[in-house]
Amino acid sequence: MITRFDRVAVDLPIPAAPNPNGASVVQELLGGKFGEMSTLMNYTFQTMNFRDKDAKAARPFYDLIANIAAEEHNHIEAVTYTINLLLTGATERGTDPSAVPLRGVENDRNILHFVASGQTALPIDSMGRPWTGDNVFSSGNLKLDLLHNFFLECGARANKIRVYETTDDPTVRAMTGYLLVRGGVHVVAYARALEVLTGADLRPLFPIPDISNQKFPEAKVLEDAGLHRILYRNNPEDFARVGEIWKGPHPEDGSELVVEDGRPEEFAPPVLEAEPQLTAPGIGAVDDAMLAEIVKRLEAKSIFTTS
Ligand code: MN3
Repeated sequence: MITRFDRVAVDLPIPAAPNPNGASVVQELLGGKFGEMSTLMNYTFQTMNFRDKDAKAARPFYDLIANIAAEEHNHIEAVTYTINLLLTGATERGTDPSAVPLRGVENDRNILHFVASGQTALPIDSMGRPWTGDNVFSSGNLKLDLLHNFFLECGARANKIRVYETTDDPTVRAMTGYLLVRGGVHVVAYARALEVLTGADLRPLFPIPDISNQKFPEAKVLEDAGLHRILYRNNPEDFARVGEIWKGPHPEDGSELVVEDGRPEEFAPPVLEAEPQLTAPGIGAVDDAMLAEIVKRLEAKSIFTTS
């Protein structure tokens, strides 16, 4: 079961200007093959499908994957709010459709943001392809699933780095900086899990790709505060044994890995104003003349009468 809080894990600044094409690029981090929808669904299915999870040797791995799955929900929210903030203000606000309020977005890369949604995110990648269950790998073999998850998190890291490199927009940089750090925790977690399971030493592989989070100012500030060393234990009772894997030195800077009970720092989600030209949300948008017309029709049908 998931308990949901109306909070977001990143303090997202408001973009300096709307950037619909930037929003299309960021979609890769949401609905792409290596996006946050993929990490969430991979770990969720792998834990629901985990056989013999209460076996003494299996339980720490189950706890780790389940606990990471819970954090991935935060990451979907962070990416989605970033997309929504970049799309806000991209069209002309107003209630007159003949004023061509969507003229400005005709040539944007992803017109679905305006035609199929209320100028908001969709479960698609940067090229508009829908997210698919083909992105979920849940083989039932723990070593194979952990290897896959390590690869998935490294692939996700590569995508975040490249999206970061497309823009100097502060919202995109705050989000990717945060996710480089937290996704980095998950790369280390799956490497540690493989080390505990097999005795292999994966430390020489770090970092993949070959660039440190310290090169990204928005990630550096969080790592300097120690955020790359902490695994937040979503539920200390149910996921008690994550600390049997999340321990020892961090493979990049040697700092001590620590389990922290409770939720990460949290912020109020951004406020998304109405976009009346898209009737989003369309509450209170009915004008007086239309309302009078509806009343007249209802009266004619004798559904109700006014005295
Ligand atoms: Mn993630």
